Amino acid sequence: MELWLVEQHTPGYRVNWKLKRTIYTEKTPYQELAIVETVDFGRALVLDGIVQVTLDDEFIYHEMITHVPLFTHPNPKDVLVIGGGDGATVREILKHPQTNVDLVEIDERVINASRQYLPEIGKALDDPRVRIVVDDGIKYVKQTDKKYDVILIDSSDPIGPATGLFSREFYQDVYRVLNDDGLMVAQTESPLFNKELLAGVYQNLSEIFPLSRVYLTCIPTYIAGFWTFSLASKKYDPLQLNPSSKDLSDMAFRYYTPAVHQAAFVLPRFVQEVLDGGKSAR
Ligand code: AG3
Repeated sequence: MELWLVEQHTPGYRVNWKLKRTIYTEKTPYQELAIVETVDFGRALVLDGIVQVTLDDEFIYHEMITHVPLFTHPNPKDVLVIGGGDGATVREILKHPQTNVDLVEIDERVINASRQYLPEIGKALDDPRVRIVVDDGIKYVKQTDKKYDVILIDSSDPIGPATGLFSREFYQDVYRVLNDDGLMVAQTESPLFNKELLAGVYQNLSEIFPLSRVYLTCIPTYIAGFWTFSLASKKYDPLQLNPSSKDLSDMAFRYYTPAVHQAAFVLPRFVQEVLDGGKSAR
């Protein structure tokens, strides 16, 4: 019998994944978790029926959420990841030798499942430079006294446990927890399917931080391919960096290059219009 995973995104749009098999399923205190073997993209982590990571294309998302901010900051040392319990963002951060990572993930079961079934990404979580905190990221940034150079918000979609990670109040707390020259990046979904969300986040970040910019990449396994990241910074401008001055040869990149970094900020007109719409809506 054929096995299919059906992702229902809107009443009129769904994505069907043909699976070889289901490897593991669990109902955690926060969500339905599954590890599956897809026919086309290798093993995948699925949360509440939505594919979060496939081993075959995860490098695009994780290199872009990580290296754009880490090369924008001239000397990032303390990095905070909110979400990201699968470990792939941590794996990328650790390629920068001077970094230490705090990972705040709400659902310990994601961490355990990734360690066990997706070691390609999960094993980074066992590195001695990583401190894992199982807690709600919203609560963490409200309470911690620690300050960070870079904060990465590697969340799932704005439904379920991640909803508050897209709110203005949360970004205000992120601002407080950043050093005076710190910066943050959040994954901000599809510019086609999540226009209002993206416009709202951009609006909020522009009001809280002196500098905010959206960048774009293409992730085959996320809906409609186009995917956005929103960067907000107290000091450094991601367009002012000179990444060619860094030696990238032993970082094993498959997507990131200095030219890709610059190019990602060039936005198609419809994406710029989504951002401008958010501004004029107030
Ligand atoms: N975080 C973003 C997943 C978004 C998937 N959404 C969708 N297909 N509608 C992934 C976390 C990986 N570290």
